[in-house]
Amino acid sequence: MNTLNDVVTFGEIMGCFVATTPGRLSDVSEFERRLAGSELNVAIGLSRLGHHVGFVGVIGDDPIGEVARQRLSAEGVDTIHLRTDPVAHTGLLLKERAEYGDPQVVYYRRGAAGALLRSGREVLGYLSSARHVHATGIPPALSGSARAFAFEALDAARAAGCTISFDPNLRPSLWQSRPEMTAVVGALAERADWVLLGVEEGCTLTGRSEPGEIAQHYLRRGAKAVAVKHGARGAQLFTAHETISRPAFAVDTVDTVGAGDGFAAGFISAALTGDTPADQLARACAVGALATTSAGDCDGLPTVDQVEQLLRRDSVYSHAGG
Ligand code: KDG
Repeated sequence: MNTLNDVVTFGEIMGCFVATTPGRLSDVSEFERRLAGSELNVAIGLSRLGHHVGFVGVIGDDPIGEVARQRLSAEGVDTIHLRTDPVAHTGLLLKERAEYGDPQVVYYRRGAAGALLRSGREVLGYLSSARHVHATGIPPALSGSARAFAFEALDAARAAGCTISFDPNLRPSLWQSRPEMTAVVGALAERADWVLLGVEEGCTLTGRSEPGEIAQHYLRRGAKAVAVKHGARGAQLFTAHETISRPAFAVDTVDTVGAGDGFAAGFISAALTGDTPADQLARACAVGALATTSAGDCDGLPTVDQVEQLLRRDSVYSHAGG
């Protein structure tokens, strides 16, 4: 196999304007410009962890598109299949500076360039020449062509022997209806080797409320590992042979958005490295926790050294605690 990248992912990149002070978005007048997009976050996370990563997507011919392209290149992510559309604009979002819990996020992404993702022989060949493909449930919500691309991408990846990870990233506001969202995202999730999902997403998609039953739903359909995330309470990893649980790492959280993408980056990195399931879960939780230490969605993503430091600190505490 002609392996160009360890991982290729695809999705929408947005400009992210983060309020610099707490309060209702309509009351705040100063915002910091950053970048967002679940798959962009995962790409940057994996690159910082030392992997060769490619990103497939569409941006506008505008300042945010320019920032995105420069940023991905600076992070070492391959952008050969990041297309610039001459007409559509790059999507945007506004994000609250929350003092507690998840911040309010408002999207300006309808009709944006990210929805112009479409299939083609070259891009599918690029994607399936990677060792691993990471996908989320966001692109299929954006447009018919992006949805078709998501299915073709996963089918091509599978046919080429790549492993596939999938994070549903349910965004009900982007879908026409919940049944449509559940059917489409569920069908994509069932194509993955590693399903990484929040417990509530698992309930929505499978109709089960117990983490073990959610995991069984995917294990029975061919997944090799299912990670169920419980936010600040930690996460569980289920395989056919074992169930592992671990608490979340305590860090100084500034903003919770991007934790799931950090989790995905840490998990994929560890799984591709051949770490044990327990280490995969620990690294996923460590990267997810560190991702929350910055106001931006991808700015807190750690390097290998920062992950190691957090893992060492944790093992010192757990030994000291008996
Ligand atoms: O997972 C983080 C994402 O939520 C964020 O970066 C923006 O892609 C995004 C979305 O759809 O909210």
